[in-house]
Amino acid sequence: MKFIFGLLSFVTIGLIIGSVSQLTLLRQLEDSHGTGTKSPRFRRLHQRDGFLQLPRGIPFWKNDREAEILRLGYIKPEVLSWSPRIILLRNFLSMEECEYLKAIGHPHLRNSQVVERETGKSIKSNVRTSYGMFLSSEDRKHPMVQAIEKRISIYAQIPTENGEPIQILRYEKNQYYAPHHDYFADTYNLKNGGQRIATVLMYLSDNVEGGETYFPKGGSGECNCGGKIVKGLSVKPTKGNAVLFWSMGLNGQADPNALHGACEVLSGKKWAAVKWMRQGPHV
Ligand code: PD2
Ligand code: ZN
Repeated sequence: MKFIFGLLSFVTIGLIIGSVSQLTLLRQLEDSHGTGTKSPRFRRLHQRDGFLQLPRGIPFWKNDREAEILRLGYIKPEVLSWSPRIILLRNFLSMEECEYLKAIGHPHLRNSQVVERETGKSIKSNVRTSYGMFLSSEDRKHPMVQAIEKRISIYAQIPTENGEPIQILRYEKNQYYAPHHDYFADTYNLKNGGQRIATVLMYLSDNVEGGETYFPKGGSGECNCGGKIVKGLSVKPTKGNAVLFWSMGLNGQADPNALHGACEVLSGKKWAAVKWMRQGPHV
């Protein structure tokens, strides 16, 4: 009896010592990476006034140009739909970037055009009534534009070379873009860069009534479009936000559900910048 009791005590003490040393080792490993919740680094970053908080700004990436270009810590992606693939990127542009893009666009705005199905040529049409202009190769050399192009390429995971130049758009009261696909129906436009596979639409202004970007086949819910309640999904134009959507499905084929349009503006001026990304390099 005495022997059994002694053996049990020995095993129990052994188990306790083993667990404590394992816990100590784990804590040491966490602290050496600065990830342990008890580490001084964690406490400095996360604990203010006794409450756990997310770090403010981008403390991990101070003085890191790449992190600045990607706006790490500011941009918040949200999946709006997987089929068609639509991702909202809140805070994608800084206010300064929005103002800069509008300033470059303003003096050069002309009536927007659409691609003619049969010939692939750009023509004026009442399907699209906004004003627009494309950034020039000179405009694209500006560091702020280069930062935006790089950010787009990283979030869309498509090389910058595959991007068409950014197009700046302005919609005034009653202007709209009827539902359409961004991919081409002609072969003429495919010669330079192949098909359009994704679009990044960046909103440059606030205080717009209407002017939503509308996906009629984006789910079975209801949404607002130019003051009407309609079926589908819509994105409200909010300064600095961007919407990334795919003209290709996960099967690599053109996705007919990626149909989208710009709802009529009811009041205010909607400014946007659009970037189409191709399958291959676009020159
Ligand atoms: O401005 C828009 O919301 C919008 C919507 C759909 C723009 C485009 N398409 C486009 O320029 O392709
Ligand atoms: Zn479009």
